[in-house]
Amino acid sequence: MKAEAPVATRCEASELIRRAAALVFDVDGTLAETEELHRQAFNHAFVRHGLDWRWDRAVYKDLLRVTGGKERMRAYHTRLGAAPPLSDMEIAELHRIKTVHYAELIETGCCPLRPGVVDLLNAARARGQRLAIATTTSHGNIDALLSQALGTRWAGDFEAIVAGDDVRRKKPAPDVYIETLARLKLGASDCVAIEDSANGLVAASRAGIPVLITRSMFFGDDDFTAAQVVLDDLSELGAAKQETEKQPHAQ
Ligand code: XBP
Ligand code: MG
Repeated sequence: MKAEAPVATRCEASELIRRAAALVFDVDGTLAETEELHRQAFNHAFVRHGLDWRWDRAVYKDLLRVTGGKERMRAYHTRLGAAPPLSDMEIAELHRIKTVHYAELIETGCCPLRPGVVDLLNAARARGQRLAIATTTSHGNIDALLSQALGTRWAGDFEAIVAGDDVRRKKPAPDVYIETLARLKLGASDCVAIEDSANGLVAASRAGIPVLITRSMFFGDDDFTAAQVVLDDLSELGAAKQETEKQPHAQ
């Protein structure tokens, strides 16, 4: 049973987005359905490292409750109870191999941005809204995805880009969102976070930021009760992209 926010009308969802001074985007699962490629990249790294681990979608869906690829591998190893524990160096090497392969998969162009993402980015820019990213993944992974999808100059459109290793604690801790607010010099209620998972919803909510959820491949049945809006994807904001008049907060 999916628990989720009261169904907002499309107009309410569009109004929540249009009123914000800044839109703060999660990456994996929100901008693109990247977790399936992360899963394949982890399995590639396990083979390359001579481990007989294989994460199918059911195992990966459960492991995704642990944010951070390195932390996820350590959590899996702990569950196996296999001795001896992998060293930090081995985990780091596995994650390096995985990250290289993930970028190779992304560069094939097989993982486009989700429906409505480009339209919303364009509409936000046309309205003078500020854009930011707050994610658990790495800067390298963000760059691989958005260079492929938006071109190599993509970062120029985002005033703040906060990744997992930029802060002490990963989601569901609020750290990446608190750091993003600090860099934007905005209050939490001036922004909207766009997320796909319960961990992301908790992280943004703990920072006091209203959340719009877009359901994604691995988190469709998460508890989204605390979200302001729950959509299947951002194309449901269709109305938002037609409104291009300048907002009062426009720069
Ligand atoms: C999702 C995550 C990341 C990715 C894997 O981040 O939790 O750990 O699953 O990327 P978000 P790394 O939804 O906050 O974008 O292996 O680089 O951690
Ligand atoms: Mg996500």
